Amino acid sequence: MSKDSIILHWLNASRSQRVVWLLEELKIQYELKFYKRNAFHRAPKELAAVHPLGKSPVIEVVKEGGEKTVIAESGHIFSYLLRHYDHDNHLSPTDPDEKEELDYFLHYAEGTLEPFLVGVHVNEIAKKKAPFGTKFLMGMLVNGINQAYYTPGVASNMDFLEQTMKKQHEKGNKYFVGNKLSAADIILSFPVNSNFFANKEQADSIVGTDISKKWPHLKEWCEVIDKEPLQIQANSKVEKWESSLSQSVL
Ligand SMILES: N[C@@H](CCC(=O)N[C@@H](CS)C(=O)NCC(=O)O)C(=O)O
Repeated sequence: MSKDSIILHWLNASRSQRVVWLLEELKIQYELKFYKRNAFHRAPKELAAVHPLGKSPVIEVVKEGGEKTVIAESGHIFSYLLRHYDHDNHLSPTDPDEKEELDYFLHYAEGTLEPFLVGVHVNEIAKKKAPFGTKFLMGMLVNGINQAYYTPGVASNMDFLEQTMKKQHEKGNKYFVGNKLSAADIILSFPVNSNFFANKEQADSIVGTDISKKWPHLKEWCEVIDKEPLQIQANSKVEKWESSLSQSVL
């Protein structure tokens, strides 16, 4: 086991949870620093002291000699941790084509898929927060934007992932890359599972259909990763830590 240790700056209800799962899989020593979203669902200003953009996840890598490196951006955090700590290729394939696929998904999750989901999410907030008397107009406006841009974007990405997973299932594989769990499944767990399939009612209404019937291979994959032991462990560790902290710390 490496002597380095990692500090993960974790924000509630955020993408940072999948980094906890990654750290558990890689068996790296880590410490969590908790940050709680404010009333506007934004990160508290303390996160900006770690990295100027004030977003989560962000990690600090503390080397054996004490020097620290700050790494931000999920895909970068994933590739850094894999490069430095996945010595036995537990989460990264050895086959060159599969390595490229993994690399693709590490970029794709935040670079292409997530912006569509964030757009839909922001529009949902806009509808809820519209001042009294403007809700109807706001609803028309954001539904129009969703129909023209975000919903087709979400749907074409889910179609793409469904086809990828269908091909994997036809080969007898349960995961996105090769025949075992990889970091691709972990990075995709947030947009595909936590954001979309785990919010089925909202997702059904956004795309106007039953998402489990439209994308059955993705649904099956969500069921597989929901049972991953170290994801379950990561979630329950965070729940315990959260409940043991006082509100003023969190
Ligand atoms: N592309 C970045 C996105 C980071 C990001 O937007 N994080 C959200 C949490 S899911 C955040 O910090 N939001 C709080 C805010 O913007 O104030 C990544 O993957 O790390």
